[in-house]
Amino acid sequence: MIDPEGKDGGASRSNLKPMLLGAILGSGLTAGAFALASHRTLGSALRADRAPPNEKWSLGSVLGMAAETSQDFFTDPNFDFGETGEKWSDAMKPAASAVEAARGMIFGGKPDPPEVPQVIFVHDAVLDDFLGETLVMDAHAKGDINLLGSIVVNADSVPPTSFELVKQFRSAFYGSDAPTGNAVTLTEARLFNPFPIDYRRDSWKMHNLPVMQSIPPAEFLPSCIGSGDAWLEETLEAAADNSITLLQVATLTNLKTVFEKKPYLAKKVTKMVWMAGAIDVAGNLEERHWAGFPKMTKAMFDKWGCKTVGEPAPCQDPDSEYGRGFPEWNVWGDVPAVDYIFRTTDFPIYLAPLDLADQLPIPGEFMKTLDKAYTPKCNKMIYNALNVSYSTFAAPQPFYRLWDSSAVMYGLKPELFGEVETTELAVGTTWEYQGLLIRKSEAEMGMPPVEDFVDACVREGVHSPVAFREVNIVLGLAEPGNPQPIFDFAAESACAAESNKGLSAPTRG
Ligand SMILES: [Ca+2]
Repeated sequence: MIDPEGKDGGASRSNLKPMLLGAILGSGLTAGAFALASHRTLGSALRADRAPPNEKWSLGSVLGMAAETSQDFFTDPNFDFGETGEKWSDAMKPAASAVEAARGMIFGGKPDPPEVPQVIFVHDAVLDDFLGETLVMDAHAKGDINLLGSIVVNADSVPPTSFELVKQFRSAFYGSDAPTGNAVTLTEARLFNPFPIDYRRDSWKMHNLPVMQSIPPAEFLPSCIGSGDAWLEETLEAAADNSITLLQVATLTNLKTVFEKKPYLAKKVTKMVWMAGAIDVAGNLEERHWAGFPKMTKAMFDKWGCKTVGEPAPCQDPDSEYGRGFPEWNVWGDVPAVDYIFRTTDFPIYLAPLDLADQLPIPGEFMKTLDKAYTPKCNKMIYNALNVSYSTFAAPQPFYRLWDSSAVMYGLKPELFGEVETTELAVGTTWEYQGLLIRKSEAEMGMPPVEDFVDACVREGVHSPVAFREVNIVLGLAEPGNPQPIFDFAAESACAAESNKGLSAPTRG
């Protein structure tokens, strides 16, 4: 394909129209020829099994899109290539992705994902998310990924400190020699169940630490925070099919917002790694916030046929205050969004649940590893910001785990992790089971039965009563019982030795 910022960007203006005409006609003719030659294949490819439920695409609409683009170009008297050739690339992108989609529909396959993952990091901006930010910036600096940008969800943090912290980490990492990419945005999407304010204010506390206050403001980022939804839509529109990796360590709220508007954009995603859920362990809602959270009761324990706690695995202790709640916060925060994504998308999901994070405690060996990681090569601002924040907020709390950063690390280095269970999951939508992730095999055994956990009032006449969806659950470490290689990877990134080395601006994928 044509690279507007690369070697073809220097094409002279007089050459551009004929070149573009050739490209569009060529693309259209190629797709048309495929359509004629593969009429029968096309028919079957267009059947529902190829298209996600909400998708209204057809080869006709795809080719129409390409034609419309070229028409704009040839009929709009104000159409201008500008100095940078941006218009040219704008005109080409829909045509190119239309042809790609047409090929996909005819031949049934997805294009190969890019060699360097094109990453969007979606998080809610508190403590562990900033080890995540450092991990993705460090991986970007090493050339392992292309970080397109971060989207902050207004969930487990409070604005403006949430996105100000992201800007400070960018500033500390890049210094004044800052790249123009690596967007920082805030989604307008609203959660269904808000996080408790005593969790959220931690971003305010972190922002007020002297170690954070000493970081100079990120002059290179716009003072107004951009719309995470508009940015995501625009970025996905411009991306090739099967090209975007979502590292999602917040609720799925922002994805529902964008995919509801443009369901076809889900095709741009090659995979999503999501920190969420509690599979065979208790969730993390706390009864001190509210005793009414969905939880295992004695009646359920008996109805499920539980023999004892953990036998079978989903049987939580109905007598324990802390061990019987079902949901994990990134699910509970927006259960309708989980249900929507499960029903309407088919990109691979890698779930990093509490079952995994439980094996990665912060107090103890992780803190020791982080303490020892400092060398003169480290970026002192980043290293100190993380070390002081973890020492202040996490180290004194025995329950603290590498929650969100475990998902980020899985996304970057899956070889550090072990057992992955591929299974079909649904999410509970009735009030008493809201947010419980349920394996199909468990539902078939009545743990719980489908009619108990699917909200029929919501679903009647809208969707099928239950949607199980294939999910890959990351359950273990590469070496069972030994989290040290993961701690080492985290600590090496926290040192941020690759930062501020005169990096060139990251490119938009
Ligand atoms: Ca988070």
